[in-house]
Amino acid sequence: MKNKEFPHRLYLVTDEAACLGRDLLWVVEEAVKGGVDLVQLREKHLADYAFLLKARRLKSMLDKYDIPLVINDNLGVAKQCQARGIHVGNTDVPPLEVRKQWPECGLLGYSIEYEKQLASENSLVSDCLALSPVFSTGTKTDTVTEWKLEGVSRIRALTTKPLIAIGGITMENAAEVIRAGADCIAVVSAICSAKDPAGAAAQLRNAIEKAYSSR
Ligand code: TZP
Ligand code: MG
Repeated sequence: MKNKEFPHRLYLVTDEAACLGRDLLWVVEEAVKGGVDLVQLREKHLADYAFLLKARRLKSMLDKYDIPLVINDNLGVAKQCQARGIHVGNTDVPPLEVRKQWPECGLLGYSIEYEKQLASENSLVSDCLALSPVFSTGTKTDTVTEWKLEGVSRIRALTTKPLIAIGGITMENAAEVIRAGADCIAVVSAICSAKDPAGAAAQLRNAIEKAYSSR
């Protein structure tokens, strides 16, 4: 099954600590030049105002390339910087609440950590679901279910929502994750920590497109 309404294939989730000391904006711009088509600003330690300033800087760069910005788990920042949308986890502000507080939200993502979340109202009102994590990863260690390829296929059979795969995805396994049923691959370290973020993004995008068009 292909998801034509969800056009994004390679999603960069930011983590400044993974950028090897390089400027985050530079890393993201290189990634976009290479083929990233959706960006999430994920800041777990910044105060709201610093988060907002960073989001505004990032958004004005991404606007030049017409690449949408998603804000991780901060509704105030998402609204104030006029992001395309927000991504929330299982323990963040629930999607039902996001819909009430931000009716204009254009892309609402929700992390699926437990299979029982799938049938919930929160999943139903979301625009896309992230299987988190597909493979265990050093980038985020407070995780519960490791979905693996089998989990991606199982969830694919249970929902028509666009599925984003995140966690431990690299050049080596991206194609098989797409073949298992994911519509989009989200990565942190495979791009942020690459010596050449543009080259890494280009290689990933190429592998994803090939796998996607052959399924
Ligand atoms: N959510 C689930 S896994 C993860 C997030 C933010 C981190 C993914 O990082 P990496 O480096 O692509 O494994
Ligand atoms: Mg959270």
